Amino acid sequence: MSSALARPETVPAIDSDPYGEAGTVDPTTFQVAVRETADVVRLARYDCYATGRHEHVTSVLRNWQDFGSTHGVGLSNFATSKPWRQKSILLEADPPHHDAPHRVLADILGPRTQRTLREDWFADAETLVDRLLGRTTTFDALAELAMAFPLEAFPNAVGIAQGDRHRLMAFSDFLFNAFGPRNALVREAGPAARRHSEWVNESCRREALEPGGLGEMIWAAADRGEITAEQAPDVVRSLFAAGVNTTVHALGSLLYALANHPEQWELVRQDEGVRRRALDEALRWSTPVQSFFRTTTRGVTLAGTAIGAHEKIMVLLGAANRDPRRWNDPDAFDVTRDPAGHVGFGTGLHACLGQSFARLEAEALLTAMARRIETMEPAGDAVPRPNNTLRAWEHIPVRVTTQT
Ligand code: OVM
Repeated sequence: MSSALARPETVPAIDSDPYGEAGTVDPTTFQVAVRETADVVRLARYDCYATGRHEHVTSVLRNWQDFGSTHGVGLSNFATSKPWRQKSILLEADPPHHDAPHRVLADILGPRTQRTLREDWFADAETLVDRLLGRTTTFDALAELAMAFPLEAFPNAVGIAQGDRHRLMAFSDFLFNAFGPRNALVREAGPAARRHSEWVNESCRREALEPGGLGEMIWAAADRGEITAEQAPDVVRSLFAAGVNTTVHALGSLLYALANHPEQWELVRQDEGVRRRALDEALRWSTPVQSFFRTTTRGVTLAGTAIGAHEKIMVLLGAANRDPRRWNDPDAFDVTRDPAGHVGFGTGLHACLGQSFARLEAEALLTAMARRIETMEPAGDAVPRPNNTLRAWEHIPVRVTTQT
């Protein structure tokens, strides 16, 4: 080891708390503290490393060999503590175990499926917006648009039975809380989450899934021998875990940003190209999944800092997306910039497999909104929804003017 390397005791420690009441509502203070203190810092309260600079966030995420996911992508280290649920075979695995499920799901979520859904989703979004505006012009954009649309479109695509779908939000909300420590957010939701989790497991069985959906396609891949029959329900479960809540809060970020930047809404309204890019700029500007962790698989060097084996490192996606070393005017929400390179969907091997679904949902919704809505403005303060991992809104009150 070269003597130029920082040793763990010389890595700056910071005390700012991402999991306290303030941090779970607005992560900005924590983000800035991590990113502006050093390339790599230690979190004094949680006995782990953290990085928030774009360069190092991307290099960690692109190096699964050194920075593994097998021991969990939350704060707890599965080498020393038992996961609260059976591990995800995608999110919490690396090659070689990750290979087959990854290939199958990437294919099923690929362009072929996108093409079959596109028309339906544009029509669904139009119906939703028309019905809403027929009723009122002052509403909660989180409930009526950002949640209503994905909660209908995505379970339909997967083939999840009607009835208990509302449980998807609570289930996934808990999952994202559970990537953090056992604070009040986790303790209070725990008992209900176990029941939701049982419902999810039941719903991933072949018999429980409607024909013609993504769920059935996953089971068909097992019939072809591309994954095993034991793996099939686990792959389906990843859609339940990652497919709804994430897009709800991505669309929430987008609508919040647009309601608070009228000139940006005008650009979105006028230009189809802008509509396709707006979600990515919203994910950069207000990143729903704030952080994931990796665990070092061996002794590694990150930005000149020596880190031992089996250490947890918090990777701050939200901080990297506002890193002034990477972005001009990073705190400006600007739909005309090129947001490529943002890490709101992660990057590397574990980059979001559903990202084109998220983009399609946003494009469908914005297109439907642009047809009818002229102006949009806040109709009161937006109410944040605290979460250990998500930057999320509970309510986004807006007032719109419409054309008929
Ligand atoms: C999963 C999964 C994948 C991505 C995100 C996520 C809860 C879960 O495979 O279970 O968040």
